[in-house]
Amino acid sequence: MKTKLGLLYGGKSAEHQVSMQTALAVIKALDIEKYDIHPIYITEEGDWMNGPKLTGPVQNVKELAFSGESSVSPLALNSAQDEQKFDVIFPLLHGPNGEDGTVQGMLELINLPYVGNGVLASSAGMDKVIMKNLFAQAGLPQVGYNWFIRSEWESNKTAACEKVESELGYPCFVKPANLGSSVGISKAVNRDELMAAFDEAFQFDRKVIVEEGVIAREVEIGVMGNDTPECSVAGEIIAKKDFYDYKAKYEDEDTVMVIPAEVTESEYKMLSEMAVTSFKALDCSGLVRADFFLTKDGKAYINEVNTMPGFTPYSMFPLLWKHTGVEYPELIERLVNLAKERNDEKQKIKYTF
Ligand code: G1L
Repeated sequence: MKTKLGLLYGGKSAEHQVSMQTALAVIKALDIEKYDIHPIYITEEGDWMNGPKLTGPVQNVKELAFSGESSVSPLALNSAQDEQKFDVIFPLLHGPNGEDGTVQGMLELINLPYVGNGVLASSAGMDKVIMKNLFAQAGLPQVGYNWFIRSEWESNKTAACEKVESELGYPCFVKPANLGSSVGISKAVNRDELMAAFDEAFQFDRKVIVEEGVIAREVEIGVMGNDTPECSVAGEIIAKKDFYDYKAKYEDEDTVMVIPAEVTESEYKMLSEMAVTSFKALDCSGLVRADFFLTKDGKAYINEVNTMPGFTPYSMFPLLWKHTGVEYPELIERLVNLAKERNDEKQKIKYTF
C-alpha cells in the first residue's frame, strides 16, 4: 500500500518562498510508486488550500501555489467525510505557526502522524532562553548568557547593562529570544552599543538574550532518529564577513560550507556526544541540526539546535547526511518512517486506568 503523504508548505511567514522551494525539492525526491502526494498550500494570508493529489512531475513552485479553490479548515484535514485521510503529514513551515509547535499541536489534536519534532521540542527550540536553560540542566557547555524581559529592561537599564558587563563583558551579542526572528540581532562592544542593541532587540520580542562573544569556529552536526538518534559527519560554516544575522549567514554567497569539517577524531567524538545530549535535552524526535562553537584550544560549546533546519538538497542538514552516505530521497524516506515509528509508539500509551 502506498503511503498517503500530506505536504504542508507556504505559510504566513517571511520564509514563504523558502518553504515553497523546499516543498518542490521534497516532491521531486519522493518516489511516486511509494507515495501518494497531497499538497496542502498555506497562502501568505494564512488560508489553507487543499491541492489535488499529484499525478505527475511538478517543475515549478507556481504549480504548488493553488488559488481560487476555497480554503479548508486545518482541523478538517483528518475528517472522515472525504477520503482525505493522511498516513503522514510533512510540515515544511518556518517561524511562528510553523516551527514553534502550534502546527504540531494542531496535528496532535486531529490525530495525524507528522514528520519531525513534536510540540514540546518545537516550542522549546524556538525560545533561545528556554533552550539554553534546558542545555544547562543537561550539563552541556555553553557560552555565558543573560536574559531580560522588556519591563525589567525599561525599569532599570543601568542595572541590566551592569549585569551584562560584570557577567559577560564585551563583545557580546544581543538577540530577541525568539529564534524565528532573524532580525534585531546586534553585536555590542561598549555601553552605548549595548543600550542601542537592547532597544533594537526589544522591538522584536518581549524577551531578549545577551550572549558572551567567543572567538571560535562554527561547526554543525545533523542528528536523526527517535529514541536512538544518530549523528552525521560534522560540517563547518565559514563566513568571510562578520555575520550576526541568521539569514545572511546561511544565504550569503560569502559563506561557505566545508563538509566534512576539519576536526580531529576526539573533537568529533565530543561534538557528536553533545549533539545527542542536546537532542535528548529537548526531547527531540526525527531530526535536529546542532550548532556548536569550537575554539582553537579544542573547547566546544553548544550554541543552539534547529528543530526545522534548512531542508533543500543544498542546505547544511541534507548535505551533512549526503556526506554520511544518506542521499536526499533516502533522508526523506527515513524521516517519514521515523514519523510512523513515533506514532506507533504513541499508540502504546494507555490513557485510561
Ligand atoms: F519535517 C521535517 F523533516 F522535520 C522538516 C520540516 C521542516 C525538516 C526541515 C524543515 N525545514 C523547513 O521547513 C524550512 C526551514 C525549510 C522552512 Cl520553510
